[in-house]
Amino acid sequence: MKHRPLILLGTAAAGAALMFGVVACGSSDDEAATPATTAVATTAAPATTAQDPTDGPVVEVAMGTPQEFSMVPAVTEAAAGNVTFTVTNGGAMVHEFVVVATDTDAASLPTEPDGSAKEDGAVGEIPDMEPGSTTSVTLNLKAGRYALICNIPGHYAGGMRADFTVQ
Ligand SMILES: [Cu+2]
Repeated sequence: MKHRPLILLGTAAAGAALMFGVVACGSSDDEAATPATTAVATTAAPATTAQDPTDGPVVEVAMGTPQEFSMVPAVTEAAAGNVTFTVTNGGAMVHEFVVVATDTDAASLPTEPDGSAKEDGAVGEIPDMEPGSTTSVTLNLKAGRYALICNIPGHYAGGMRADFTVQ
């Protein structure tokens, strides 16, 4: 009884917690582990299903080749909407792929004191990619200018950046 008024005043996340709590309580006669797993999966699903990779262009991006700090998209523009970046790390080092909305050239992003780019306008990323790996990310992009960068310390300054335009 004491918990319910607090939970009902909360956010959507608290609402999910309430659902979880109810399910967990209701299943106390059975197995508590199964509803817990279901609740987590249900919460995570909308984030991934909102973007359908089948209804937009695929942009292949090569990182780590021909030089270690290269960032080379096969095309440099796409129509607004879902865009899937299929990124291959052809280098010998771990790289990452970050898409940043910007008003400037990719080479002129504001930087942190350590020389890495500020990621204020980041709209999506593929974190640490092992050498030889290929990973795709689908982003819903508005018209505008973007920078494709690897922001592992030293890599942006080393040349891992490319301009990309969405029309
Ligand atoms: Cu890199």
